[in-house]
Amino acid sequence: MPDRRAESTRRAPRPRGLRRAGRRTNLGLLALLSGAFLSGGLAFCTAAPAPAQFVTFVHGLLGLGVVALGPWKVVVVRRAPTLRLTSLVLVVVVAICLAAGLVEVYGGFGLIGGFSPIQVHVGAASVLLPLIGWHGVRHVKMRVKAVDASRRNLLRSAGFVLAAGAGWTALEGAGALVGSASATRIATGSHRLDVTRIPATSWLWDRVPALAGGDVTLDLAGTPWSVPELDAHAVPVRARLDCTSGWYADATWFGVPLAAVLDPAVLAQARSVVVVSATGYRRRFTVGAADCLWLATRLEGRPLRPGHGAPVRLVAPGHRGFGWVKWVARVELSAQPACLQPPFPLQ
Ligand code: HEM
Ligand code: HEM
Ligand SMILES: Nc1nc2c(c(=O)[nH]1)N[C@H]1C(S)=C(S)[C@@H](COP(=O)(O)O)O[C@H]1N2
Ligand SMILES: [Mo]
Repeated sequence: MPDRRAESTRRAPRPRGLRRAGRRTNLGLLALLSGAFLSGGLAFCTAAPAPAQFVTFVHGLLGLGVVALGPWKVVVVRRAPTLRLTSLVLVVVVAICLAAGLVEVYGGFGLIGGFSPIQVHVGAASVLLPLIGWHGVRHVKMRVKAVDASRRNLLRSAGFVLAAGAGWTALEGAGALVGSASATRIATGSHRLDVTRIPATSWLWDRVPALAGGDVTLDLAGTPWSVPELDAHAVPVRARLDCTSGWYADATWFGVPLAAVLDPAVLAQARSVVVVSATGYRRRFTVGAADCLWLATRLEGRPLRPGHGAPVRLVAPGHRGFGWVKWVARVELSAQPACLQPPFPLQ
């Protein structure tokens, strides 16, 4: 059997570095993509500036690392005996994912056909995951070898990290110079929106329920509370709503601290607080967080609008938007720890 690899290198001599393309290029891609999925997921959970800055920086670095390995991967692809359709789909989906990531960072928040760049980015990433799995399974002959951790190869990998870092710095610098949206994004990557312009946002496919405005009675750990009752106890709270779809808004909400409507003795017995929407959407918080969770009835002095959680929604500063449960129906005290919940809502 002819050695196709030798043949193709003979036909078209490549720059010295690119000739090494092969198994390690693929392993490198696997490592970068796994890291990108992990850091991307983490970026969606973090709200505090310092960890968010770190996670989004690492994520950008890994994403740009995929681009940096591009020339080597092209050599691998051109050398392959056959091209599979699924692998070509993979190329397209990676390109969409990368492009949407860059549009999100440098173009800012906007909706095209109802989707934000970050939704396209994460949508493409979700399609990418099974495709990469399939691609990997089709090429299982790949093995990690001891030589992969040799000093020379570690130095080569370090060189890649530096190249990706230089690329990241250059992009950030250029973005700041031309005054792109990247320069004013906050640590989580979100772009500022005026609170009057925030879109009514669902995590996945939750819909505005039919609620009878002020007639709703909430069940707060067994005690019924009417909306006017809650509203009468409301105090102003300045908070930042930071949605993972790529925007944030600072505003003054009016709400009752959860700790003020729950019996402290009963609260002390519980391990977590569950805030449940009329739609079934729910999020679990630590008991300690109850001081910093508000059941809000108004935004900037005006009653909430239906799309934004009327008559009562949770205001949860320090938590990403998906924690801000809308259309709150009840609050439950639970003996389960707060960490026992899916990292993201399921509806
Ligand atoms: C950016 C993500 C990736 C893209 C777009 C991509 C795309 C491709 C394409 C188009 C080929 C040509 C052969 C074919 O059509 O199947 C190929 C070959 C190959 N890929 Fe990937 N790939 C990616 C990541 C990976 C990863 C993570 C691995 C390792 C788990 C891998 C392992 C391989 C191997 C071993 C070959 C050589 C097949 C041969 O020569 O017979 N690839 N890749
Ligand atoms: C779990 C899925 C993913 C999530 C939740 C996610 C999330 C994010 C977020 C929040 C940003 C904005 C960060 C910022 O403003 O600096 C971003 C940017 C980016 N993402 Fe992802 N991502 C995911 C998967 C991926 C994958 C698989 C790749 C690589 C193919 C990737 C490549 C990028 C790139 C290149 C950027 C632009 C970074 C920059 O220039 O700073 N992401 N992503
Ligand atoms: N019941 C319910 N509450 C929810 C959601 C949802 O889908 N269902 N989406 C969350 C998400 S992802 C965000 S960003 C905020 C958006 O609030 P807004 O619609 O007022 O902008 O609500 C959160 N509360
Ligand atoms: Mo959100």
